[in-house]
Amino acid sequence: MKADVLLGLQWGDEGKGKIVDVLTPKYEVVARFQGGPNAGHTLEFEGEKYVLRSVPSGIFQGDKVNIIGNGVVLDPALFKGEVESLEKSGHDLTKRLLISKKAHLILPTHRLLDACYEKAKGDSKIGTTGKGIGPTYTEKVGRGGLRVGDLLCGFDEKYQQVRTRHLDILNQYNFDCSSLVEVEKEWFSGVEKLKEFTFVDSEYYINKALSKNKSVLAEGAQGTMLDIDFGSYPFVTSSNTISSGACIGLGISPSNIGEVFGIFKAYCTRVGSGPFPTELFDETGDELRKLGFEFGSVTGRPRRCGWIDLVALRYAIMINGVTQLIMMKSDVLDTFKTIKACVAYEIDGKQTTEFPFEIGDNVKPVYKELPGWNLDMTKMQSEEEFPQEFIEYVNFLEEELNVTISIVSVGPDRDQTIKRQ
Ligand code: 2SA
Ligand code: MG
Repeated sequence: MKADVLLGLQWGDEGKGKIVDVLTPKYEVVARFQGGPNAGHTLEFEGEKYVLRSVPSGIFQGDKVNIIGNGVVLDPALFKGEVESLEKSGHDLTKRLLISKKAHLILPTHRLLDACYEKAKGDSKIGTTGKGIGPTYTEKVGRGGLRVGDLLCGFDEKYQQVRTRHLDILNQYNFDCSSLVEVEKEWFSGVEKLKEFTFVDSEYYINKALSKNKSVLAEGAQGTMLDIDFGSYPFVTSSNTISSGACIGLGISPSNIGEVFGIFKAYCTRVGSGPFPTELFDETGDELRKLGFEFGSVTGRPRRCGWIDLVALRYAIMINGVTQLIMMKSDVLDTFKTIKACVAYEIDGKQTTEFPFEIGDNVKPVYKELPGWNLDMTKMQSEEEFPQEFIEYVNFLEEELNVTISIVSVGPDRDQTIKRQ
């Protein structure tokens, strides 16, 4: 059996949580392979709304094994909060969630360093989620990080060493660390919660599962355009959010990757700083934000909104080797008279369909306009009910992107998901 991968093709918030939840009935194992509590996967069903940060989205289906892979960075304090709120709503996780010993720990001082570096960057700040993601991955690559497995032996001494090193840096910046002791209390109480879970060599677990023909879904976080290598650097996150990230973040060989499900929104959003060629600053942008309820699930920040960008999307499809596309939030476009899609960029008078190294103010989107459908699609159950204009929009996208759109979402609920034949 091969592992399938599900990931976002834009700047995050494509609606991955909902789709993993829709797809999980087919899978026996669901594993997160990168990112950390900078993710906020929203799932809605039976009138309840849940936001998952570090816990894989398969957790709501009793019989799945969920894995936090080695490529993830984990904050015990936030993890504890997440687990407790799930427990409150009747979901017992301890038997269904395994955690890689090799996953790196986000320490309280990593969070301070995140804030400190952002402050030092001034106007050129990244606009991070403030969860300590960058400093934790930096430390992993710099070979100074602490891992979940370290909690099992001699942790306090290792912790103190790293803490001292971090405080030296923070002091150089004159950064206010007065909250540290309080935060550490919460963090260590999170560690106790974390220890209730089973720590595993998840690479063995997953490969054994595959060789026993068990189905595995690798769940990505953030989006391709936030990938550390291929995203709009430096305005990116610090992990590989792309399909090959699933190989690294779970220990799966490239030859063991099966389907790659690429999720995109029928339009485009982004939070934080960085280039966004199709961003709209007018009422249409406000309308998309309002209708799509585009506010960050982690930080609550209003998301920047714009038309779909097919230059970026084609690039993302290429990098990921997407085999099936999933289009989210089509219903948000239900009331627009015309819909625009960016088919190329014009840079200093020349058109290109390739994603450039640098995106400055000189990059102008070239749009194709399509007629809107002006019909409420949220109650539709099958593609037979689709209005003609919507069918044309889907056909146009498939032609431009050269991959089948196999699922269309017409609302936030599990039931508002239409599989195409
Ligand atoms: P960080 O905190 O170091 O990862 O921030 C670096 C940049 O990455 C952006 N970023 C995100 N943008 C959109 N969505 C994110 N998470 C989603 C959510 C979850 C998802 O909030 O719902 O879709 O997986 C996310 N995480 C990081 C951030 O704004 C900075 O621009
Ligand atoms: Mg999200």
